Amino acid sequence: MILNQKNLSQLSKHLSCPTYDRQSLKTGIVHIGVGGFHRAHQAYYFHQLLAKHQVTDWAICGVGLRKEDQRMARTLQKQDGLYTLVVQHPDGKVETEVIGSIKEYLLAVDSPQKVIDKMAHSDTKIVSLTITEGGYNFNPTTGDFNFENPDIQQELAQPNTPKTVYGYLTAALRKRRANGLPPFTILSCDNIQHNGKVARKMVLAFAHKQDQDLANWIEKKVCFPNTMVDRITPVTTPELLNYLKKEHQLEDDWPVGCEPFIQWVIEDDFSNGRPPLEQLGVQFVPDVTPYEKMKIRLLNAGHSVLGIPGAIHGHPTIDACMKDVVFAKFMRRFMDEEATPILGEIEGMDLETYKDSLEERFANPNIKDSVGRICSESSAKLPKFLIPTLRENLEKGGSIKYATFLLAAWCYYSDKETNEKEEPLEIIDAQKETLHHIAKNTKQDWTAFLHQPEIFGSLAEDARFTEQYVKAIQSIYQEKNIRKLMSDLLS
Ligand code: CS2
Repeated sequence: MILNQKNLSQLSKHLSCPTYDRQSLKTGIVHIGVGGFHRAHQAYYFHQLLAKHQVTDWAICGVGLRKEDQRMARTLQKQDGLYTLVVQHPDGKVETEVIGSIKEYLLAVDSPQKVIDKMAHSDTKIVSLTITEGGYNFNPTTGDFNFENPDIQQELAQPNTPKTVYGYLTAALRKRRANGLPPFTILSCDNIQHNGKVARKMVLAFAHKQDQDLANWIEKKVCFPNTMVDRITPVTTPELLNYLKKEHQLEDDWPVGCEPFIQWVIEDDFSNGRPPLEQLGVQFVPDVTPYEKMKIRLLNAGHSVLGIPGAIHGHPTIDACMKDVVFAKFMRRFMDEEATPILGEIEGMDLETYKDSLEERFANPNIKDSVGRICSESSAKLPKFLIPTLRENLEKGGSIKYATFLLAAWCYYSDKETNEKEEPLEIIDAQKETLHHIAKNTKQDWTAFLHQPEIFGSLAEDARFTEQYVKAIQSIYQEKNIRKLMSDLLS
């Protein structure tokens, strides 16, 4: 049976399905960047809110700004916004639920004005974002807005035909202001430390260039709470579609699988009201800093520490890396000896327990989180997840050997087209060509890869770091056995 609104009552006989009246819901949230993560996390929370708490004004309107969002648009439009969430427990238990909180989906390239109008509608109270670490358009070293981006230049010149998230947000806020409506809250849900603060800085930089009055209004009125979001959500595989067909005779073109763990911590700072998410265990706190730092520096960095060498060695998934004792130990050593000393004490948090729980989550054999997903966009991730830890350890005289080895491994990964099992490496990164090109020079100049200041800043000038880096990279290129080198570092 095809998943759509018409078939819901039939489907609900053997599957958990939305029972609330979706038709009458108001869309209080416009979400930009509907991918697997948004559907496993935020949309799931909102589904519960609608299902269990008689809330009717917090349904979601999904928005895609990129041409690549076409497939999501067609799928959700075809399925009336419905999709299946499959929660995969480590012990094999599976919970399957049809989620109904995404009421509409708009693709900006189809109709930019519709997106602006939706965001400017009086029902819209929040615009939330998962536009990925790279989507914020700032220079990772200086932290400044990148005005060189041609799309940005174009929308600055023509404010009525926006292209990026900044053009859309300002166009909609301008319209609200003209109509005498309060602004929406801008809620960033990306893995960037101080994500709200970063979003605010970028929106204001753009707005100041475009329209001073509007920028002043945004500065005074728009809230940008910082948030920490967490749920491991692998890329959807054909096996998941087949599982739903076989187990539930359900045809869903794009279901989502995820782990049971879920967490959302938000600063309670909203411009125009907020949903009662505390009823679902969402934590509202005055300052999210300790939570986000802990998550980004341990979970996200830990993922990269497994994923990049894992890809080189030929481990297909994160749980396969965790089964390999050398990899599991290497990651824990990085967490214990390099990330934890930087984090220090975090009030109300037991870091040992947190790290133990990360090991369990990474080892979930039913998640099958591909190393390809983890390694994707490393050029945007590592400057936020791992390099700050390395830099702080250099300042404090702390250990840098695991993080340094990882950066050397990333260079090798960017250079090679196959892994150590001679299988092709599929690299997904907006900077893929540049990375590959620079990494190719490694054998002529062992530090060549480090001369990318937008990623590494001035790390190449630090003698202690470069000495260890050169040692690591020479051994990686010469030995061609990443696992053995990791094992050597452990002893
Ligand atoms: C991952 C994250 O993309 C990555 O490298 O570390 O997507 C991670 O799975 C999520 O942040 C978990 O909440």
